[in-house]
Amino acid sequence: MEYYNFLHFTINTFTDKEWGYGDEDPAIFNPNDFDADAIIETLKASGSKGVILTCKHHDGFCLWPTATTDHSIRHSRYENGKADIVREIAKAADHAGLKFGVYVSPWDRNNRYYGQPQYLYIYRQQLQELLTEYGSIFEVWHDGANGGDGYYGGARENRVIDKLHYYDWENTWAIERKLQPNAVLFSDVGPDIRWVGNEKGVAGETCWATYTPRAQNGGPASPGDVREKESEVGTRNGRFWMPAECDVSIRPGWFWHPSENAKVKPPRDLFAPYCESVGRGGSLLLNVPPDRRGLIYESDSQSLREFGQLLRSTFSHNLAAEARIKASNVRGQSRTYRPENLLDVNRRTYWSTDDSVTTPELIIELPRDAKVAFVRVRENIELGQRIEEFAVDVWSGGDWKLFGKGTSIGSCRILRAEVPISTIRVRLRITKSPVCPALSELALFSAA
Ligand code: FUL
Ligand code: CA
Repeated sequence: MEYYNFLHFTINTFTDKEWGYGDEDPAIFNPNDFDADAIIETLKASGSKGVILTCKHHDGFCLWPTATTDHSIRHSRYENGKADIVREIAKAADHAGLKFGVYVSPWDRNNRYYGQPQYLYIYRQQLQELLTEYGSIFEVWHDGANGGDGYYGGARENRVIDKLHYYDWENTWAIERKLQPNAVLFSDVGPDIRWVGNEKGVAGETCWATYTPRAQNGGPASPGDVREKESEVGTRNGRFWMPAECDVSIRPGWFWHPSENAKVKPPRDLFAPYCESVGRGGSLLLNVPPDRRGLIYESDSQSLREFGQLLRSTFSHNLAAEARIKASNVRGQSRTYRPENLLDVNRRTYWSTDDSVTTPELIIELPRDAKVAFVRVRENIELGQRIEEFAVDVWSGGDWKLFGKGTSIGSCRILRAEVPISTIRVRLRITKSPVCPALSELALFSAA
């Protein structure tokens, strides 16, 4: 999916808080100009492929008319409690061709049963509603923030849960799997994709899709208890295929605050994390918080649109598309593995070498001199993540000059030059790989 969005929107939008305590009056949720189509249109203009809505954040307020609690949109002033924000966003996304996903906080600071077995039943009911009544769901997002102080039906106390056992994750995930077999399940420990370990939208410079999560104490990990530094890098030859998802907000906070209206990240500050998330084999989950009107605030909207333009103008013209390409080795000298497969915009066709050749090179001759600013490579991840080190050189002044080096590749790796280099010839060297490479794309781009 590469790039998609988060929408953090709830009671907090109206209380100016990041974490609601759970004692808020549901009546105050009242986004008078809420327009799901307008929100989705802006996200789409930024190049997004999907959207994940905070259907319930830690404060427990449900944006849909759930049967599990009164702490929901049914008791808000918005449209006299008749509205369903989840449905409107899901519909608008579907209309615009964006996928829809749900964030459902496991922690619930409103619910009186939180911490007891009864709450797990309620949480699963909520998941059941969201995963059966809103069409196809592409991702279910499980937050690692779990337990602490809250309102808890008036108890106003601190409730600490056993992160490893309380949610009985294996069985909770099994329910989700059954209801939405195509949904990707997210948490600090997957099971399908993992949190990258920071909220900066940036993967490790080396980032393996394989990962063996470990708890802080080295024991079994769970959502909220993982070694974050290890999540950034993953685990070479780890136990699970669990690529990284890199979340970050367009603003300092996850929710909309008037005081942050002047702190919206400009397009270049979205483009940099894009290159360090998508460009390191992860995906970018960019949060955009709707404001109190129920719209995307003007500065956020402008930045998103310009970010979309920047992505399109940078990555739509592949300088190598009409190049000649020659490899030092082709597997069995077969057309099936020829290097031209790197230029056909098809992730399943690939260049490979004989088993004994693990450090091959290839040279691309461009039709004319071009300024290269970005080099993008992709492995055919159906065959795993093979390459451990590679380098790219450009021909300049009668000699090869190093353009850049990388380690892990995976589904996508982007190398970026500080200063674009004018050249007619580019060389890729695979310098370390345990087996023959299976590379599906090599693309070159100028700066926008
Ligand atoms: C965190 C939460 O505590 C934040 O409020 C936000 O939802 C972020 C995406 O995840 O763990
Ligand atoms: Ca290909």
